[in-house]
Amino acid sequence: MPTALKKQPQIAGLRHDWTKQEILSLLALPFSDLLFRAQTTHRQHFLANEVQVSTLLSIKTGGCAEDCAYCPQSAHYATGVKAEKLMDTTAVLEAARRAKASGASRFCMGAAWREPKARDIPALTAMVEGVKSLGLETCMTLGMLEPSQALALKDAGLDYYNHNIDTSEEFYGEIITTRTYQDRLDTLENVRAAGMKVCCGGILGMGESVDDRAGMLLTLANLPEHPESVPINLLVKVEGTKLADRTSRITHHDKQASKPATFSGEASGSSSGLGSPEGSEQNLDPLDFVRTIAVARILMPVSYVRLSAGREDMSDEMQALCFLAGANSVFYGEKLLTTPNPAAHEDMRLFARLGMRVMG
Ligand code: SAM
Ligand code: DTB
Ligand code: SF4
Repeated sequence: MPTALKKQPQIAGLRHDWTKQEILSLLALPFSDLLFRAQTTHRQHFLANEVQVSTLLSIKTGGCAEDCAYCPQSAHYATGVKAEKLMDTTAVLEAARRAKASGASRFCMGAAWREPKARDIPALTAMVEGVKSLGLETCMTLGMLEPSQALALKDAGLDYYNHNIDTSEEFYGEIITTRTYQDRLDTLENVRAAGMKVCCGGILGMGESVDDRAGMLLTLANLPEHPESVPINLLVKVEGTKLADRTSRITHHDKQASKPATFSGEASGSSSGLGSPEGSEQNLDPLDFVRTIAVARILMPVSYVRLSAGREDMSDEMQALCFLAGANSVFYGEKLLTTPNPAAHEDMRLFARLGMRVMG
């Protein structure tokens, strides 16, 4: 079975009419049944032992006007991240060359903006053209896009646009107040209309309930076309952000029916409501992270599901379970945007231990 994606409408059996209840039922399956189903789905569309790798570069760091509760780059929080100007194209291309030399196939350029300004577009299109000419796939994440901006980037050769919905519509307002869920969906529509591929996912461990995780997956899976790439991030807790300390939890969701969950590597009981012991620590059970990956794989069978931020806090065994659950992409290289990621040689060692091959 080829790993290259055909145009989605030609693939029989892709559904866009999932219900919340169906997704909750999948999330609640016995773990082995869920992983078996996800792995079976994965093998129908992908070579099971291949992983796609993308390298990130922050082309414009810090000082962002948005108040995303998780983000070290928001100007609303004192996190020690210095606000910088948009990088020079030459420096971006040098980083892209290094990424290619170390084995990345896609180069993702991220900017801490609410949206790009008209004056930034010429520099951004020059970066896209330059990176593309190195033989890399191109991806950008720049915040909200107007239709004309999306078209300009597409014309320059931008392959993917990353724009995450982050969580469920219901929980969104607890995490971000400076824009709406609909703003996110509008940009995704503009990106699609311009003919680019969509990279869209979210973050787990922000205090969301299982219902919120199901809601996020529901939105993704019921988009008119599934995002070609679905990044599932584990919250990287950065000091100074609103979500740095799990004791400063968002309270409104703190009720029995939909308990919040933040990540802890400790072996505490699951807080997910998925068979967790009553009154257990309200930490995100790593196995519930794996479950979410598995359900993303089942709902969006031909999408690349990316095990994204947070791998520094994951054991090799947890990452192996994520691959078994259908994850087939990672961010590769020692830095995400501002926070650390496993070094390339560590990932290569992990892939070798698992008999996995990096996609060319
Ligand atoms: N400003 C643009 C935007 O928000 O779309 C692009 C950059 S933004 C940093 C890209 C994504 O990174 C966010 O949507 C979020 O999902 C993820 N992210 C940011 N901070 C994170 C953190 N501390 N832990 C996990 N994911 C994070
Ligand atoms: C995504 O879903 N995760 C990446 C990428 N898309 C742009 C970003 C993760 C950022 C983690 C925090 C940081 O390094 O600043
Ligand atoms: Fe800005 Fe993006 Fe960070 Fe939100 S996630 S504060 S929009 S850089």
